[in-house]
Amino acid sequence: MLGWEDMINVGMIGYQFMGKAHSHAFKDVAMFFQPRLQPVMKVLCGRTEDRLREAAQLYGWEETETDWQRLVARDDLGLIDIAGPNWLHAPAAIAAAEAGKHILLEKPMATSVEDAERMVAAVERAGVVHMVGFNYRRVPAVGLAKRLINEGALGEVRHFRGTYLQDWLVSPDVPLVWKIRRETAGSGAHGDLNAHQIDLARWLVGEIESVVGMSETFIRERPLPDGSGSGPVDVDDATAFLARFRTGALGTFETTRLAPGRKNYNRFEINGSEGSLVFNFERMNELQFYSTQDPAHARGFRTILATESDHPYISHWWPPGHVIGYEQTFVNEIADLLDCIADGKPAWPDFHDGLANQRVLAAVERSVETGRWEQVSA
Ligand code: SOE
Repeated sequence: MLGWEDMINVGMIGYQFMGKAHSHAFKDVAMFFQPRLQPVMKVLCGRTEDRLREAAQLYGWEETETDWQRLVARDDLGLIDIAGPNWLHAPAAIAAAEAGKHILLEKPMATSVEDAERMVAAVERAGVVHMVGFNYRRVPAVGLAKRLINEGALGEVRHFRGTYLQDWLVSPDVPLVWKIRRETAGSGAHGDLNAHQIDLARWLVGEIESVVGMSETFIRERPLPDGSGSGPVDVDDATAFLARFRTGALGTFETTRLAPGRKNYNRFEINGSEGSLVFNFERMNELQFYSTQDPAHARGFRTILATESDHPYISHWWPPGHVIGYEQTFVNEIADLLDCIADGKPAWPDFHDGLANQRVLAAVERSVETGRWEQVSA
């Protein structure tokens, strides 16, 4: 067999959107990356037996399990992928760490800073590899942005401007699914989407020192999923905040799931003393770049198609111009994770990044309550 000596048995919790994206990645990663560890899709875990069996068969998992605690305790599994609802992240990750399993955890890390701190302590004690699935770092065009910033192409970075807009909750008829309930999600658009923007900002610009925020829930009542009536919405539809980075750069962040026409409009613009970068996930293979170093008569935003072999991950995919999609970001992510496990190296972003992210999320929520600037705890 090409490219790998070992196998690692995987158990995954969750089979909805992220479970499907991760299943596709586990199936494709060997074909495109020949990781030093080949994943074996051993056990898929979920609550509803018939739908779980159907998903396992469709996605290619060998077995099913309806009890996540039994799953993480199995001694034949090396990697636990936690792709279920946010409320389950902490108990499942702590149990998996205590069972000595490496962990891939979907974002946001947790529903509270306290839980995230307990999760970090558990993986530190266990000495396992841990990654949080902020998959937008694995977009080649975003990796190119990181490279250009590191090369000094923007000069001194002064602004990060992040917007993450969707419209799947515009209709008041969307029922109170787990992503719209504090008990199961921890927050609404804030933890779902600002978490991604905060991760990108931390990676591309640096740590956030202080924030001031505002939130709104426009649709305050939604139908219950079982059709038995309706219930109150206790999470944000939209949260926006200002930020000061430790570098002195300024940040503006806005997220909503009620922006008609914005489907997955995950955009950032970074301005520096010598240039600007613009990324918009809805055109995910492109990065816009403006440089003050270009000759004055030729200065303007240029669109770089990030599909050349020396752009991150592209050499594993297709020839130039044969663009990639959302699902490839998870293949890229899992390829890196498998190599980190094989090499005994820390993965990135890891639970420390997840905890730092939760601390920013929490500072914004404090600010929404106090109406004042809040420091992000270190
Ligand atoms: C829903 O808002 C969602 O599925 C997010 O939870 C994902 O992280 C994002 O990649 C797509 O939109």
